[in-house]
Amino acid sequence: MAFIGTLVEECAASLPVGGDRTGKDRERIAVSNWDTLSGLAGTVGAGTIRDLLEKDPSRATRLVVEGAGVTLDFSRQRVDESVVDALLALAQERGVLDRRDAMFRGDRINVTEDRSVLHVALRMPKDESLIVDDVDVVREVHGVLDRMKAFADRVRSGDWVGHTGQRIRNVVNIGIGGSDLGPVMAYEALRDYSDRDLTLRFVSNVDGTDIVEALHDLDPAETLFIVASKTFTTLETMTNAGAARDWLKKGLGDDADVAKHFVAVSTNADKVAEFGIDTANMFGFWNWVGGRYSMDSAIGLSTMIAIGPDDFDDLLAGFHAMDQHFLTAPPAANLPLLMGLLSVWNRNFLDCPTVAVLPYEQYLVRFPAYLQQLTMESNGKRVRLDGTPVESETGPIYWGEPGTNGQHSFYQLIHQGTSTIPSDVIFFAEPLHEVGDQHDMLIANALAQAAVFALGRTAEEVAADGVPAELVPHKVMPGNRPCSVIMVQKLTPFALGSLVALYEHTVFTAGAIWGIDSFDQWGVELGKVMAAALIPQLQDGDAGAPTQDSATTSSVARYRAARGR
Ligand code: G6Q
Repeated sequence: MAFIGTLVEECAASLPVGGDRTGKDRERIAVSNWDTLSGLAGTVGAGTIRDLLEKDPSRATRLVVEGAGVTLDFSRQRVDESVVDALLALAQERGVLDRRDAMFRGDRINVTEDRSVLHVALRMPKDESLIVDDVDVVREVHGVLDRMKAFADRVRSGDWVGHTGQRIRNVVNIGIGGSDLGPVMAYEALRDYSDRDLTLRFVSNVDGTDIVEALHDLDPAETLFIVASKTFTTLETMTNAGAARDWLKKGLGDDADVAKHFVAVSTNADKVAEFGIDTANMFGFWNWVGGRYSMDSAIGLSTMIAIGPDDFDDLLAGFHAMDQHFLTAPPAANLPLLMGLLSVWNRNFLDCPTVAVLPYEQYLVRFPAYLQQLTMESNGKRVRLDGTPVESETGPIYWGEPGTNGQHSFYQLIHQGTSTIPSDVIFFAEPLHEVGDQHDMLIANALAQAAVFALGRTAEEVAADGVPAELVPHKVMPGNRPCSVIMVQKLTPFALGSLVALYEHTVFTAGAIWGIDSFDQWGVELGKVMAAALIPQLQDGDAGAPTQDSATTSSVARYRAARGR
């Protein structure tokens, strides 16, 4: 597969103003990479995956790439080499690899927050260095990692004790968004590697039910809270941290040394001290780590306590291996680049608004939820880096559940609904638990679904099965649902790291094509401000700002009445 196709955009502006354009000029204008892809959408994209596979069976072995232990089979995508070449040419034209290099260098590519984007530095080996603004960030990263390891070892060995001298048996991470979704996902994914003598819980929601249920059977004398908040100002986290402190004092007495039961992960030392946590027990990170890109920073402290420092190192090594693959693999064999480009093809040229993430691995139960934040908070944007409106659709909606459960639920809509929903089917070749032949059953289901997504079942095939004519339309499966099959040898910490980094860089690639800032999240701010203004209205009946909309005012009144206020 050639990297850059022969198609190079020729800007109309470079032609003589008002001058006569020759036929050749017109032809060159007409073949911008985006136009080429639009043309291919009407030919290859309008065809069927069934035809592609029938006419060219060897695509099943050609359209497969490997990197950092992950194998991507995209032979069931509605593409051929001409599409892939045009997508790679588009990546070249849009400067995706230059932007990748700028990220790895530490340039401030998060322009709206004027920040570097350096989650890749979180997993660089100790003997490497990366100087950004005269600071060796790798040295800083390993300084924190070393402190985390010493602390994790103390908790795991029983050396760290609480107020009464009892060892810690319960670890509760309090955080939300990027300070929760990664740790929860990683804990669930790596449960088989975790110390089963420790109970890990995660509290995120400001809904009091979350913390009540998390703590109801725990002994405060044996419980350690990790308050994980980059800013240490987040309403939900600070409220839950306060509730945890109250619970602890209620259980251990007002004079209890709560510092023995609280540590913090934050970039804000002042606020940590103000809360009453000893900053000696604070693990820092940096403003160049975005929340949704932080599970391998100190935000991963709960993960490290659960699985131990060595396995955490293995996780980091997996991230790093995929980073290196993204940085060095030739474009046509570059997994994240190709996956990002395929997502652009499906979104912009095949007009698919959503993507189903279907892990055939029970331990990845929270992986779709994790990816929802990673993909949708990153690429749910409507203006470009310079503030001008985007010219195409941007980030699709990601959703999903582990297979086979989803098969007995929403797969019906993927198979026979009116939208075309592409999917990522993910599985591990070796199971962590060999229970009879259940793993073969699991993988048979994954591959069967991928086949049905791609091929479907025609009316002729259904009729040939002897189905009565009136039922044939109900049993036809249109197929032609693009599907990537992602296989990894075994679910290890390394594999999880490489899988997460794969999606991080996939999101990066698509965002770079769209020219958006994948690293800010301004859209979540307004609701927070309004919620803060509404709290006193709900409690004290203050009528609110004169500009407040009538629907909100009326809802507030109904709520107050329902609460007898
Ligand atoms: C992620 C977002 C967001 C953030 C949470 C928690 O990229 O920035 O999800 O992680 O709002 O923020 P704090 O860690 O500051 O509490």
